[in-house]
Amino acid sequence: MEQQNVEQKIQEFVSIVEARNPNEPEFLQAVKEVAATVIPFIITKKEYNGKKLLERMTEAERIIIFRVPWVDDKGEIQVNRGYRIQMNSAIGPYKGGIRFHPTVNLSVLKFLAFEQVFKNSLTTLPMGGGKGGADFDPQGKSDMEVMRFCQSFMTELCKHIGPETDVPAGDIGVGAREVGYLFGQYKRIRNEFTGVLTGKGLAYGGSLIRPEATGYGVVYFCEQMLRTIGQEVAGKTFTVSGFGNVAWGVVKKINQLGGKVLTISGPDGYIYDEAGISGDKIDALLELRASGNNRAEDYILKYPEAKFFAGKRPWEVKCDVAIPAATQNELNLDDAKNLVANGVICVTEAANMPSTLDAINYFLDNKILFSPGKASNAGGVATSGLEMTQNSIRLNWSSEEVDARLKEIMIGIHKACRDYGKEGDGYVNYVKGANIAGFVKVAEAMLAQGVV
Ligand code: 2IT
Repeated sequence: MEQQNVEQKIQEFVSIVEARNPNEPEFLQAVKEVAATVIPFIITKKEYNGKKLLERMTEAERIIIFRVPWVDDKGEIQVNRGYRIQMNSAIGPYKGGIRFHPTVNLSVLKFLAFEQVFKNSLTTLPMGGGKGGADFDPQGKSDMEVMRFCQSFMTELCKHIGPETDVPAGDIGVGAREVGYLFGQYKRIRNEFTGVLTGKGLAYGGSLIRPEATGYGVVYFCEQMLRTIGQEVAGKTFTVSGFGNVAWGVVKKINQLGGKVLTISGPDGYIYDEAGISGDKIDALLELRASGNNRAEDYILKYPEAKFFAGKRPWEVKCDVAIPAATQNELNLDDAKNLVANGVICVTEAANMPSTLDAINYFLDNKILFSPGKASNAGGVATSGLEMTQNSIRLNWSSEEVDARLKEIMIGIHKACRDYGKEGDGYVNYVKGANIAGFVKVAEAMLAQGVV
């Protein structure tokens, strides 16, 4: 088909999704990125023609929206909105995290659920895609307030999930503490001890390496990308954003492999530590997070030789590799231009959709090694899949075993992206590779299951 007709087909498809999902910019952004690479592929595949696969994939199988009332420490009644998006179950039970953050809305969770479908498919494990959350802000809340909120949230959610139906986990604002409270309430109401959530504590069915897994997986993926151009992590400089669970795992693994981390960041600005964020400074990230006030600047209190840049993002710092590990749309076209002008060779996304569409296109046009989060951060959910396996067989694997499986999965995802993303000149378009490789497995399962 002529290039012009292909573009027209993409545009037609995007217009329909846009009309059906007004005021959902994040969801539309995620759909556009997939449509641009998957529609040209569908056109070449006779067996996919006319099956409305992408039309079906962009419509959630089910969306649950519910009231979450709770009582704060002052005795006042608070009301939040809870969600679970059950996006696609063609290849396994819905699987994906829960996010508690004031920016949570339907658009954000639908983009995350949509990405999760492709990501989970890429892991090769039998997991469908879902996502959930609430517009609850854990910042400044007491432990008991968080517990009461989680209990109220699960009182409704427990009617819609289960180990064979939908298995949530953590995401921004939901860590081990929240997963514990959610699990406790599920078990109490349903009277079932099952692997209904992942990211659990080790005492009650959690997996070793799950806390580190997303970050470790990102760096394993980055290592594979660098090797395609004969380079290694060792000796490279890295800029990282965020200081949460994902950034922490990223920083830890970069250090293990001999790279140097120059930055981390928070909503308040970024930290530049010329000496490198290594050793006990890595644990300081955990303390920053545990402090609950969400300020990167507090790093300076402990390490006064580092510099803090208020209201700025780390993408103005010269580095070999950039790893956005904070949140969606944290790296825009200007940031991409800065990075490229400063000689970046690789951008490995650790957050979900951290780069805007024009930033992604800029990296691709400049032939930078660029991987989308759905490929490079899939180690988190992959290890959740390994946690589900351990729960099902009622055994716990050693750290070495889980880590080895994680690494193998990341190498496999990298290979799948390469196979589907390699272009004529040898450049690997990981966006195209991830989208098509992720799409194919879900599409095959949907075709086999009929019009559902
Ligand atoms: O974005 C993600 O992949 C996650 N928040 C992890 C999901 C999971 O089920 O472990």
